[in-house]
Amino acid sequence: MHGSPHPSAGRLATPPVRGLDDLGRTRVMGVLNVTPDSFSDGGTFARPADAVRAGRAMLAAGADVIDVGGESTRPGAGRVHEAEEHARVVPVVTELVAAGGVVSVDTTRASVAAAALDAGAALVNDVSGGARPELLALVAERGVPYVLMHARGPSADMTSRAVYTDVVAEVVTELRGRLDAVLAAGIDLGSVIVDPGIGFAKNAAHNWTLLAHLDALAVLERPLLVGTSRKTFLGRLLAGPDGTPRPVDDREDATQATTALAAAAGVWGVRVHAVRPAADAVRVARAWTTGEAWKEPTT
Ligand code: PMM
Repeated sequence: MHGSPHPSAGRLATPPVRGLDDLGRTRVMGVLNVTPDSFSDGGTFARPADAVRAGRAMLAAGADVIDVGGESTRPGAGRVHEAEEHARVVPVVTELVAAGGVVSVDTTRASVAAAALDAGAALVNDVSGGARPELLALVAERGVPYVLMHARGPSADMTSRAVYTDVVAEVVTELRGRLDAVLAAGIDLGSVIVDPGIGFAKNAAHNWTLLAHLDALAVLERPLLVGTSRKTFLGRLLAGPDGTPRPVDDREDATQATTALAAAAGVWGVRVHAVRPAADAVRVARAWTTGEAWKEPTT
């Protein structure tokens, strides 16, 4: 079709998110983990000052959102103390908001989310899948955008929950159930972004099946966020002849492939460690799907 294609052309419709502008393309969310032990090293900083420096670089590279987390979600990871999570996250949020960034807070704790929102964070990214009523109540009260990610329980034992008969149908049904709980807690439907939770209680085959059927999540009628960046399933796909998975710091090219494909499929956002190549990939995907060389509107 010639003329003016819909800005979010692709397989998935992208309903607006209350409180966030429509950028006319997939958003790039930069991963900023202020943790000594996240599963991948890129995007992971032990000290808040290093995280702030990296976050500023992400903004300069074109990050639309920076997702600041203070607790590792790596399979098998234990919990950090609340005060420690707070101390990791809040100074980084404050500095990046002051630098003009849109910041999301990746936490399952209401107290950490509240402090991050007070410091200027604009979104809450909840990898618990809405399991914490206090967090839902806070998001409802503040009226901020909320990422509802599919998970089947804490990271510590999520591998044992990676059992599905039909992963696509089950993830859709479980997300729908969690969405109902989120709405019952008073969160506005227009504030919710859903995420299939790649790698959370899912093995490599489950992840690929979900990515092949992202359009099935369209029945939830909410924008999609997808996080594939440097995850283990990419390492397994690209394993060497002896079966050794590709190491985490050598999964970046594959991540750009998943980023371009997810953007071409019409997802609302991609969560990535390397912002600059992802920002290029989403622009390429936009031009590819619309057949239009498109210039970013200047503000
Ligand atoms: N993945 C991780 C952490 N937080 N949040 C959302 N919404 N979606 C994800 O896929 C996701 C997430 C784990 O990856 P990391 O250790 O690189 O942050």
